[in-house]
Amino acid sequence: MTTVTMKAKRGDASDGGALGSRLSRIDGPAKVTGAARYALEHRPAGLCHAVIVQSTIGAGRVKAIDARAAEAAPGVLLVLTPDNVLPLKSASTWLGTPGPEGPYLALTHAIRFTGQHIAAVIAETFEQATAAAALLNIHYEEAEAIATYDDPRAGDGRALDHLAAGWGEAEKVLAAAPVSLEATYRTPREYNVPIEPHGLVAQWEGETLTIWEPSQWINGMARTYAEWFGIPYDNVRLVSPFIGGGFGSKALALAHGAIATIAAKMLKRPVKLALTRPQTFTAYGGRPATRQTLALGATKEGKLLSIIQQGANETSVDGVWGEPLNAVTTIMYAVPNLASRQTVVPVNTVLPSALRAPGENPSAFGIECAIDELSYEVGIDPVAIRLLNYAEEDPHARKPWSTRQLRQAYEAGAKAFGWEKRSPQPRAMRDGSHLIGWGVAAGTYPVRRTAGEAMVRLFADGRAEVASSGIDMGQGTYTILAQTAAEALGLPVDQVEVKLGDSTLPGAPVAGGSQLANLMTGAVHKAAMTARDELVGLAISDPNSPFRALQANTLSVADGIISSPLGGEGLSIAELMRRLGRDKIEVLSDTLPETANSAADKHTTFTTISRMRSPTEGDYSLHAWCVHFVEVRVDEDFGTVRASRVVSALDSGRLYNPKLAESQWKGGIIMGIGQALLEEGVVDPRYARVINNNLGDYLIATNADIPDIEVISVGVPDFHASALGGKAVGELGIVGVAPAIANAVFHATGKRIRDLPITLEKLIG
Ligand code: MCN
Ligand code: MOS
Repeated sequence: MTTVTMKAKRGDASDGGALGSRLSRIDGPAKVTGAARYALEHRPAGLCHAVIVQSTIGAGRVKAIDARAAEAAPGVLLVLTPDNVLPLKSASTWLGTPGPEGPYLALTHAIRFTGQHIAAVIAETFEQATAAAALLNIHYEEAEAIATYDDPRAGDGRALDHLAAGWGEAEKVLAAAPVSLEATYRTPREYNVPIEPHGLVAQWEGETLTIWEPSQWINGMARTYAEWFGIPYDNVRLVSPFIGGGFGSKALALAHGAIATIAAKMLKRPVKLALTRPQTFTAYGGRPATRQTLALGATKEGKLLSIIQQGANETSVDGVWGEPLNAVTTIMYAVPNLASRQTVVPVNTVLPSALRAPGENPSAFGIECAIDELSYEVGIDPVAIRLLNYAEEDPHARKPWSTRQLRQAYEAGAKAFGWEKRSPQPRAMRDGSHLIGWGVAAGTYPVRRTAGEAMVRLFADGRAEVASSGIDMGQGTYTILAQTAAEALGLPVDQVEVKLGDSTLPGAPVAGGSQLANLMTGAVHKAAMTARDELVGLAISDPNSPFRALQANTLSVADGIISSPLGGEGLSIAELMRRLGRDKIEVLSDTLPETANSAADKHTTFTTISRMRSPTEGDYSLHAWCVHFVEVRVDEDFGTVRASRVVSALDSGRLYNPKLAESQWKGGIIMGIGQALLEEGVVDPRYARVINNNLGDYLIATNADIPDIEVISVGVPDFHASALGGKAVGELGIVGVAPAIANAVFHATGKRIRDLPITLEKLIG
């Protein structure tokens, strides 16, 4: 099995394709022509098909499963139930801490939520497996389920001390503040719904396991599979060169992955398992429902004196997912007194998890609506009140920002939007039957840092290759790594091939937390510069080189040609390699600290998140920033809300590829519009079940919902944040969009909606 390679076509890079240029995605042609093969398109010989059966009750036990009819159905090879499923070893958590005690059971008798996997049918064909799955006779012992945290039986939950923060005397100062307001903001359950649903193809050959599975974290998932089966890490090969979106949902090995690999082992045949769209809603948890009460105290002039926040989010009954609701609250404004606490409330749901900007996203909804409310309370423009309370340093970590171009973002965004033409009063702007509202909100996303590793090879024909197990789910990794290597090696970008997404390649940490671009460009740049130095070293020392006896620092490499500024003919890299008799120069390098370079350190760095450095580790506080200006049109007759214009100004430091960064930002803004106006997992309290578990009923933004979006980059290179000066991009754009829309809706209608999504019954009711 060969590894997929992506390369720019000649002519793609009219501007040379160097880092910072607007090269189009080099994986684009393979995707639009269908040449890119996704995980579930692999058909190893002897492939059979697994279909999952999920619980229809929210709590209780599987008393018995009568599988006789299913087993007797045509084509059926195996029916897996809690009674016969192979127990796996407990795998360590993503933090690298020991997992739960006892074996890991991919199917259990105990039922903790509706839609939990309780059986699987494996058959020769998908249709046979589907038909037989319907023949399972399942007997339950039902217990009472708690559907949501609004059920009084759910209680107040338990405090998460690590999410508490505070300084000063928040309560006392709030009580004495000349102006104060308090409100509760809520976001519903939201789902990742990538276009490519979850699934995998698993194949055993003796004690080695090959898995084709869409993955945001090749090394981390391979580690989990290896630990589950008690086999060496190197016995697992996880392959994921293309991913049809993940948005946080494809970073971990999940129960359905265990089921498919168990079935493949038991049957000694490759097994394919594709979840149906409804099954994806409970095979993995999306963003939990959140609520937060915010109290703001301020002077009459609008200067913040105190913030008190009490947040809560739903979690499952068997695990803790804390959605950090103060992630933005604690750093956005200069506030002398703050107290923030959070609880998690267990309910009968699948364990929630990461969805684009977990924490920052709902956090911004709270604080950015609250500051807007304060602006009306004290009669100040919403942009002005934000500048009045501008944080010159990180008020929480009490460290200087590395860079914070947020003031520039307000200025550039306001100017491009035409903010000065805004009438301050709500309901003051109108176009026929449309009330028009203009709203603003800010957002931020931290710069997280983990080390990476990369292989760079320079071949005798002048081509180069970059290899890493880091992934590209659409964000642009292939492209920016080709650009990075091209720039460092002095090659045209169409001479660089990139291989990604295979656990046999050099290691990379999770493509989560918007860290991959910064860390991988750093690793590739380091490897490529070493390769270039080696080439130049040979050029000046080899007796067969025309450059022998020149100084290394006098040679330059550009466009694949090595030349000396002292004059004389340049020589192509290929020709030099030929004269040197070299078939390649190969450099494997990593960005781990020099002191920590053992194989065990690498394994820990790439397969757990324990080595990820926080944004405030070190002398500076590292964050990306943004401001969104949004216009909405509210139809008074129909109560409909549409976002009609968006201008956003964003600071992600240096952009490795502005075209792709803009596309990432816009993608986030589009998701933010969906979140504000459409997205909501509706829970049926009787069955503790999300009832709109399909793309017909779980509404996400489509083209018709999206206006022109203008994005403006205000970043400057930030070398505290990363080796090449970039900050986070992938999750930044979504943060702050929903509050900007809620604020615009208030400006249009005079009605404050604090509960997403903003639907017409809330506007009218
Ligand atoms: N970039 C840039 N300049 C920078 C930083 C990034 O030009 N200084 C561009 C590059 O094209 C890079 C991309 O932005 O490939 C994203 O970089 P980064 O912010 O480092 O994010 P990651 O590569 O770590 O990607 C993960 C991030 C996350 S966490 C989610 S969630 C998310 C997202 O990216 N899910 C996505 N963007 C997505 N985009 C697509 N198409 N599909 C998803 O599932
Ligand atoms: Mo992104 S939600 O950190 O994968």
